[in-house]
Amino acid sequence: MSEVPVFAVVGHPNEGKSSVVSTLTEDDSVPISAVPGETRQCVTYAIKVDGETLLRFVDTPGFEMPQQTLRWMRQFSGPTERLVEEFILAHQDDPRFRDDCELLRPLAKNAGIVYVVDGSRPLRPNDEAEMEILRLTGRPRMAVINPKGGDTTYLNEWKGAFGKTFNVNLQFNAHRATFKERIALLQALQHIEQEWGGAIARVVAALQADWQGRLDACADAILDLLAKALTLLVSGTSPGESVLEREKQRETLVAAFQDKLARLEGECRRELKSRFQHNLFKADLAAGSVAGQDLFSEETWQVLGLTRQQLSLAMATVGATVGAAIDVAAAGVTFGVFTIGTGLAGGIAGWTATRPLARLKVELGPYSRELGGCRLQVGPLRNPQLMFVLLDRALIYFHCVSNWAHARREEATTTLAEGKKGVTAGWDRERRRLFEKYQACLLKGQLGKANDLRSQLQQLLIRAMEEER
Ligand SMILES: Nc1nc2c(ncn2[C@@H]2O[C@H](COP(=O)(O)OP(=O)(O)O)[C@@H](O)[C@H]2O)c(=O)[nH]1
Ligand SMILES: [Mg+2]
Repeated sequence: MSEVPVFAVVGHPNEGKSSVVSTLTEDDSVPISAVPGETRQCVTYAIKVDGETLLRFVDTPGFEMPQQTLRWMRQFSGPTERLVEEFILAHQDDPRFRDDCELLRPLAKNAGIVYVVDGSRPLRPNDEAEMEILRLTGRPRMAVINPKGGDTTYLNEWKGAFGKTFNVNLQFNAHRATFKERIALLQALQHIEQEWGGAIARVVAALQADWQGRLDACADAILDLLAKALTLLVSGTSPGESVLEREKQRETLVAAFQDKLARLEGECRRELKSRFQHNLFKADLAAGSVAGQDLFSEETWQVLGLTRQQLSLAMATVGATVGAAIDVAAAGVTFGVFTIGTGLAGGIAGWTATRPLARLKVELGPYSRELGGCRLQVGPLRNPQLMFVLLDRALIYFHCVSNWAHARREEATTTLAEGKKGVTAGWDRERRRLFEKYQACLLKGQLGKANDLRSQLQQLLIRAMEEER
């Protein structure tokens, strides 16, 4: 027996064998198909931690001729340990038994068995035959009920049928399973063969430690996002002083700011996604998804619990400073929530307070011209609400990607029920204060102080990540 335990994932075609392998090994390259019988070869996939293989699962074709296979096996009079090998020798040249020979091959090499059935359909005679074949092989085995589509009508019927053949069975939805459910499956595997118990217990411990490491890294990535996003600013000089020119410049700068912020968010999401070994996972642009919505769209604010009144208040802060009325509906959502300072006057000032530069020298190659213009600055984001929106969005993304089963190949949509607030709205004062302090330090350029807060903030974020949603 090899040191790394190997399990062949077997069953009827199209019941979710490849899905189980994909989710257990966090490998989204495992081919999954709605067309039965597409897997024709055994392919081995591994659970690895830090590059070290800890456990192997073999994805196999489905049974094709279970009744005939069983008939032959029942008539076999040799020793049990020769049964599988002799069956393969007797049938490997018969194309009708091609898949059956292929799926039994790992069992001849001492693999354990994970038998996958779709628990949303009733039992058929072929299932009885398959289970009996697996019993005759004498290999350690466990049954996994994958209720495709979540239907559990026939669950008890299946559990009853497993009784005589499998001493361990477990419900595992291959397209919905979370980390905890994956661990539960591996722990159940410990009990099917004493010899493997220690090795599998070590795998479970390594995966749990690895999971904690992922949470650490994700919290770090989110804090990095805040540090970059909350100090982000773009500035530029409008070529002239006319309202039209300034308006144009304002639009350009706001667009550039939004673009940079979106990039920072994208960077953070890519980091989170890679921590959970996802390559195909796509939630970024999902329609109706909060996490996918443009950060500056009105919906995001509403969904994350900021009422129009709060929005007006945020606006008022900016408005009061500049002593100008800003149209909440038009400017509030996209614009007024961050401060627009004049490069020259410094401090907080709104667009309307921007003073034209009396004379600005612009170098144009060999020419030098003096132009009138306005220096404009967008950012940094001073409103704590925006920081909490960023946090909510990052946490929503985290919860989605960390719980996304690798067998699931459709695009993710993370929608919050209407009126539901982001998680940070439910945080106590102390937690929110600490983040506000972090923001204040960043804004004042007190980076040492901001860094001193990080380990505390990281713990708070990890707690939020571990909370069930
Ligand atoms: N909704 C849902 N679909 C599933 C689940 N498991 C498998 N499927 C679908 O069933 C089909 C067959 O799955 P696959 O894993 O390739 O089965 P295999 O032929 O036994 O390897 C695919 O279209 C899968 O998307 C599940 O848990 N939930
Ligand atoms: Mg398959």
